[in-house]
Amino acid sequence: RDLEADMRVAFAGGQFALHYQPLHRLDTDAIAGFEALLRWHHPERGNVPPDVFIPIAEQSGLIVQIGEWVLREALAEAATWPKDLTVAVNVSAAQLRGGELLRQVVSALSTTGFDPRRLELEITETMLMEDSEAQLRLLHRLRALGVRIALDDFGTGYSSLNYLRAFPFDKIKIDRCFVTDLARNDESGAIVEAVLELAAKLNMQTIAEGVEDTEQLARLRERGCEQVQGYLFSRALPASDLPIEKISRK
Ligand code: G
Ligand code: G
Ligand code: MN
Ligand code: NA
Repeated sequence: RDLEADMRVAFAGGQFALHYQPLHRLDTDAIAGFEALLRWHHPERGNVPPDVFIPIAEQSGLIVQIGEWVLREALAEAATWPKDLTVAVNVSAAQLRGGELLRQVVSALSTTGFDPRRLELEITETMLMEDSEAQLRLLHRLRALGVRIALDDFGTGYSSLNYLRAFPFDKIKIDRCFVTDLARNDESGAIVEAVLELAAKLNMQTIAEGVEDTEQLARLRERGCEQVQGYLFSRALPASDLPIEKISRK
């Protein structure tokens, strides 16, 4: 059997789960929220990495249904967290196509009663390439609901700067490739610095992904990055393992 057939079975059979990775504020050192990351535990293959199954789900169109489940599941979970925590949800191009995403978000918000201002949708530059006029209109409508829009994997797609001009993103997620060698590579440092400056001027929040050591953290802190995410703090954890108790006691 192929992975696509297995994925249909998996989806119907509850083999998918969401894990959550904390997003840390650098000003107060508090957790600002969590990014929901999809996980698939296959009964025979074990854990199948999202890098493997998400492209297949996208090609087959199954990602539309899976994405709808992800939204509902993430919002239902986040509704149990302290009221100041946000949840970030990754969305795929296929959800944006045909306006499906708007319907899915409206539905998930109303089912869960979740505050739209606590929801961040993560989209990538590549998603905006297909039919950017229609995509941008849809993003504006989502934003009008109060939902925040983050530009994920920033710096790895095409014409990044053009998208920054075309759409007022709420947040820029600096891709981990720029963070990885931040301490050893002057070019990465210069790029991160320039992106942070640009984001500040455009009134966009910033988060750096893939922070794995204290040296990277120090560089990001001194350059004024607002939030960080990475294995230095935590991997993505099952909902039942989140440090929510500790957060609410702060
Ligand atoms: O969790 P991990 O770093 O392995 O995720 C790998 C890739 O899968 C990332 O690009 C991430 O954005 C994507 N991904 C994870 N969860 C979801 C999801 O729920 N929906 C979509 N569309 N992509 C996801
Ligand atoms: O593309 P996106 O940014 O949504 O993907 C996030 C991915 O990055 C997830 O698969 C997550 O597991 C992974 N990730 C998160 N923190 C780190 C980190 O510190 N190092 C590495 N190598 N990967 C990370
Ligand atoms: Mn992401
Ligand atoms: Na990313």
